Amino acid sequence: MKKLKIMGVGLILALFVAAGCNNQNSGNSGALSNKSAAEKAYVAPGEYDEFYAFMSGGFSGQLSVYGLPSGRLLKVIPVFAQDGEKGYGYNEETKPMFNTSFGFVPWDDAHHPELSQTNGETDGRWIFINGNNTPRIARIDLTTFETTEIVEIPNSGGNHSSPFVTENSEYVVAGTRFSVPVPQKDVAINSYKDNFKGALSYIKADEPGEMKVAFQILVPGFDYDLAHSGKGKSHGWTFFTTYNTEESHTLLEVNASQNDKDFIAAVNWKKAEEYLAAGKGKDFPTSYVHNYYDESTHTATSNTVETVKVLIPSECPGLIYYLPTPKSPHGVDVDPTGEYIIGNGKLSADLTVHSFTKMLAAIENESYEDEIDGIPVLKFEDVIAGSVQSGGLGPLHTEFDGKGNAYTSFFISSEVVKWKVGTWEVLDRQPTYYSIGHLMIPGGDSKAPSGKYLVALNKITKDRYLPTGPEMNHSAQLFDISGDKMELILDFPTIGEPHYAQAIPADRIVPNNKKFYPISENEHPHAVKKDADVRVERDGNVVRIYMTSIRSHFSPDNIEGIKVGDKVYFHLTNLEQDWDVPHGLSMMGANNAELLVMPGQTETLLWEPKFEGVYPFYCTDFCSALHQEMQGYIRVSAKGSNVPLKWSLGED
Ligand code: K7E
Ligand code: CUA
Repeated sequence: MKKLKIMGVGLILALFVAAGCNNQNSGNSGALSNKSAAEKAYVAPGEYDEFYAFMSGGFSGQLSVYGLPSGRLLKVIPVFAQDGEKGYGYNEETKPMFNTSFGFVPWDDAHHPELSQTNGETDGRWIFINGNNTPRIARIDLTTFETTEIVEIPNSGGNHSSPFVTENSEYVVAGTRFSVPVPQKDVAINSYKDNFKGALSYIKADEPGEMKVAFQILVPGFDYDLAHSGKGKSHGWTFFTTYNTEESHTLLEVNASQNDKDFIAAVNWKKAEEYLAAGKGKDFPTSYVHNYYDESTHTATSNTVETVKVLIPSECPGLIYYLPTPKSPHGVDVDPTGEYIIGNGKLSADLTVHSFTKMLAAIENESYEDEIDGIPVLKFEDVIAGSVQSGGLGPLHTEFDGKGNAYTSFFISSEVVKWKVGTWEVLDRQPTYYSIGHLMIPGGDSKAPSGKYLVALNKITKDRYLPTGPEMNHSAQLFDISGDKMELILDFPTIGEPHYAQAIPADRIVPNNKKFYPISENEHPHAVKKDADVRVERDGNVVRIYMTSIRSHFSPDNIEGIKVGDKVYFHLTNLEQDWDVPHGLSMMGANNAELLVMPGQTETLLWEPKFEGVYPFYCTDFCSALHQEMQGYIRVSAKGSNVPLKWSLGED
């Protein structure tokens, strides 16, 4: 019996591999020499792209920003990983962004960028992204394109079904992909069924600086894979896919594929708010960290939260229902009207579409086929709206164009399939190169998609670009979807693994773009706003250098009286008040990265000199014709020496 099961897995594996190989042959024949395609992706030098696209960096932990349709890389925003390019996570101001209940964690696995919404439409205020490994959610401010907040998610393992927003960004959600003992404790792994639980978390998201877990729902120990919140008529609900409803803890590739159907969990979060108001939330002791970067002090601080409100489904009727859904569904997507809930059963060919209206009726009629830990399982026949006989294999994710069509990615058959919402008829299919994961249409999970472009986010690149050794960047492909047939117009490489991406019309962001930080509003405790205040102060072995930069010098640029064993803090304020004029600061031998200080900002570099001598520092960012001259020296004397502390600029 066991052998048979394993053979089954072998077959699935073979399919995965075969998909890659077959497509390879068609690699270059899929290329386009067609001039009109080139024109469609062409953005003339000096012109702006029509859309910003935000692509998750996957295991890079970051978020990259591209222009569409050009595919030009505009910026990599560091989020969950230290970034030497910008000093993020190396300078003293941003180090606290990586604080967690496990201490300093300077990396994560980012999967899903999610733009904030108002009335179900992307509004350009923020973008959120999840950290899967040490469960976290980050907020990026889209006036500055900087990470300004990171909150940890307690009672979770693998924050994958996250951070999908509700219609007005009331909440971002977080469902645990790996169930764990709640609260954590030392138990035998094979006691999984007794001790492991899932948590579906709702994080308050509409107030910058105030992100916190509003409540969690404690659910059976399944794997909660993806989510989407309802919109329009289904506003107030969130849908989470599950797999491993078998509750297995080993060889999941076999053991989690036994049940013919898993579930989509439908959560009524408005009801949850009522239960909380009625005092049904239990205070669970916990410990999770919230980090916030304040733009006036240019500094992040951390605080720890010690309790979380938990709702137990058996005590809260009407809070959550299970909708049976075939074949270990991966993505769950809600169409722009909010009526249809699409389950992408990754081990099947067909898509299962549930009807929100039918779901409400089934709840009304108590049309249940089972109940699990107090959660009613609705009858499959009573909630299903239809199924898309796609002809593809391995559906993962679906997005919408706002014109009544849906587009689903098929990993195994490596293609995008376009189908009609309501009739479920397949309208078009195009191959992708190769093995597509997510796909993305600007606004494609909102109420109002811009159905002009579709980006396929592919896992495997192989022969598409000049080879770069065993590892190739992952690859994105841009399709024009304005006509009846999808047309491939551009390939471009991506950074890390962009599981998901989102895009937004540029005009929802450009008018609010911050060009510099007003120096008058700089409230950094170590800022220096005028040359008279430049100084060096010693307190024991702690030395603080209050320094400024302006084209093209640092003040001071000669410092003496530093000693081996000192802890030297460079507090550098960039006095520029002009767009795109950062100054860098790097110190020879510092066990650290550079600083890259924006105009009007103050940042701090820690340097612990090890040896006597005279060491240079310099500006790393080419800021003017005299950028090379932007340098200085620090004299380091022996521990205990009596060389006096002295600093100067322009003195002999
Ligand atoms: Cu499908 Cu993490 Cu959304 Cu990868 S996930 S593809
Ligand atoms: Cu400042 Cu280069």
